[in-house]
Amino acid sequence: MTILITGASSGIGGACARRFAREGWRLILTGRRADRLEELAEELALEHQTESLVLVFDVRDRQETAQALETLPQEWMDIDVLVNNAGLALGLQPVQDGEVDDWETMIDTNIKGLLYVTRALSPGMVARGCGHIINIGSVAGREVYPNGAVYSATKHAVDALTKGMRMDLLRHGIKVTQIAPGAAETEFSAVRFKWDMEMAAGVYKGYEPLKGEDIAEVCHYVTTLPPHVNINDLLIMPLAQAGALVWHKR
Ligand code: NDP
Ligand code: 8X3
Repeated sequence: MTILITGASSGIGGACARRFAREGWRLILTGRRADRLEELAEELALEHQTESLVLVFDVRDRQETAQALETLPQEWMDIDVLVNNAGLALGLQPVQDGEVDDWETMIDTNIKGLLYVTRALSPGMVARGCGHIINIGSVAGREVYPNGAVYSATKHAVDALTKGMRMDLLRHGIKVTQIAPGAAETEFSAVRFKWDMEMAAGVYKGYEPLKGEDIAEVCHYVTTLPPHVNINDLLIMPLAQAGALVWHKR
């Protein structure tokens, strides 16, 4: 079995790679940071004898993405599972003060990037009449919170795209699932706060956040169900979180 994970160089994507490697899957690891991806591939080869293919591209670049995914070596073309995970938040500001460049990056990565990857890989699944696409959404795709309008809009788009993809791919026997996490301690907040590590650490104070591994476990679970069962949508939070703005912190 072969899985392609976007954004495997960190966080949830890296944890997914480790989880599926444990089960003996072949991995296509993608992201922009080649060194991280190569290190991960080496680690997994040593620990699990995993065969990995590393592809370095920026999902915002339509040409680069199509080139990387449409010219896969023959033996890597049959992808059973695609995890559309690459994504980010940048900034936490009211719209009237928002950084337009940050908005563009979030929209280009979280919406357009997911679409470019899906457009490149779904025809192969359609031709084979099987496959599973897992989109990583967010609690921010269900709720909006102050200062997070644009990130939230991108994750609402992932929610809509997942529903639409499920409808379009229905008659081709392709599973489509959204997994929507609440707060998970990854590089997400470091990226959001532009590597202000104190700000980032503050997000995870006073409660036990999810780990990438928790989400990876669920990603793996949804691929283990019988062929006639599709999990459409899962919202997963730390025990201490009941909504985007509802917390029980110590
Ligand atoms: P990380 O920052 O740890 O990982 C993000 C991954 O996305 C990295 O591997 C990064 O790789 C990749 N990525 C970002 N931009 C691009 C790009 N332009 N092209 C290719 N790859 C890119 O964060 P998480 O693991 O937490 O995030 C994974 C997903 O989970 C995201 O979609 C995020 O929105 C979502 N999510 C996260 C939550 C959280 O609390 N952590 C909660 C809900 C959802 P590289 O930099 O090497 O390109
Ligand atoms: C990440 C979770 O609440 O920071 O999608 O938007 S949140």
